[in-house]
Amino acid sequence: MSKHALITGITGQDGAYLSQLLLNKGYEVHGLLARRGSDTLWRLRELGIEGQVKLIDGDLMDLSSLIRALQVSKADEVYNLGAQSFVGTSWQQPVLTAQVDGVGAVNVLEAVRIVNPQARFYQASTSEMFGLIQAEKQDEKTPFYPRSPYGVAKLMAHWATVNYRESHGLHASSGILFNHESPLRGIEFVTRKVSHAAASIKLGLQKELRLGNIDAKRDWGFAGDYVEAMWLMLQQDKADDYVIATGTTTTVRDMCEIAFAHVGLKAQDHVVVDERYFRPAEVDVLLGNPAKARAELGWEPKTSLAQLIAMMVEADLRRIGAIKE
Ligand code: NAP
Ligand code: G4F
Repeated sequence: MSKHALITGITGQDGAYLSQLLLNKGYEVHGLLARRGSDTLWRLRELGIEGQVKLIDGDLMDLSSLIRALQVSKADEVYNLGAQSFVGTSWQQPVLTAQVDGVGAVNVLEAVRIVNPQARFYQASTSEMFGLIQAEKQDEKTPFYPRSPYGVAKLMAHWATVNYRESHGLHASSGILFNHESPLRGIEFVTRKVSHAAASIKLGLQKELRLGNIDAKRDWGFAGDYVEAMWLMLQQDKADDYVIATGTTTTVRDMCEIAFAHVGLKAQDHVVVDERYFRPAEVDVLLGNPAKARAELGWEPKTSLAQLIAMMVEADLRRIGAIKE
């Protein structure tokens, strides 16, 4: 008998890669579809799995729709990936971010507790919770200090996950994932903004790239590698929390150089720093220590930053080239 999974945020970057991984493992994959925009299925289509997942209408802010999704999917594993995930927007929409990212996670936990407390639960926690970092390398024991409404909302969801594990005995795990990117990344995030601009400039469609704080440092990995860690967490006998990261950190400035060099250009000739993209409070540097995940899950990142950025620039060259023809 195949296992059943329910994924909130199935139309997002991670939802698409996780669906692909679970389908390859023989799961019946169900996804919560919030129907909030046009063509939200493009990522599933790009991976060629649009017709293989079963979509259930629902929203993280609507507990009754989550209860129904749990009942319809008969899920053994629930992955809560749905979120307002763009940090910049969280200052413009702090209440929505708190409701979707914070209360939304509690709604999913409640649905699991009510419908099937035996189901295993994964919460998409984030390195944004470390914010103003309290240790040079962040691990599961590093104190949190969120710097954005997004980080604050995610911290609520993280502690709710721990609390449901401790008070209701749910198999509820929290993956504290550092930034992970891919050709399916939303265009508002910096790596994709850069890969798209490098490709556009190379193809003569754009001249400059306007960015904010290019001195910020991030620990960037490949989303395809990171969804494997999510699955591994739910295969453990005991639920727990894990940091998932590469253990190296790079400035936005250097990441730009990698992307532009891939198309034979120099980033410094095209990047313009624009204060409009600065944030009210910045997370200057993130650097994760994935030692626990390596030891207990046997998880390792497989893709280097250079390979990741090359993959993203190539995908954007292909997409933009196809539109141009
Ligand atoms: P993403 O591409 O922005 O996807 C977010 C998903 O959430 C989309 O499917 C979106 O649906 C859905 N969603 C938004 N509001 C919803 C609502 N009210 N009800 C139901 N679904 C809703 O994000 P991602 O990069 O895949 O990240 C997945 C999760 O991991 C997120 O929770 C994110 O905060 C967290 N995370 C990401 C990273 C990273 O570097 N990528 C790192 C740490 C943690 P639409 O398609 O309709 O917009
Ligand atoms: O790509 P970003 O927008 O990602 P950020 O803020 O680190 O958040 C992402 O990673 C988190 C994990 O740590 C996730 F939880 C979250 O959901 C999301 O996936 O920005 C990265 C850095 C920031 O320091 C930002 O200030 O790049 C800097 N940056 C500089 N110029 C820019 C820009 N970011 C964006 N988006 N756009 C710019 O023009």
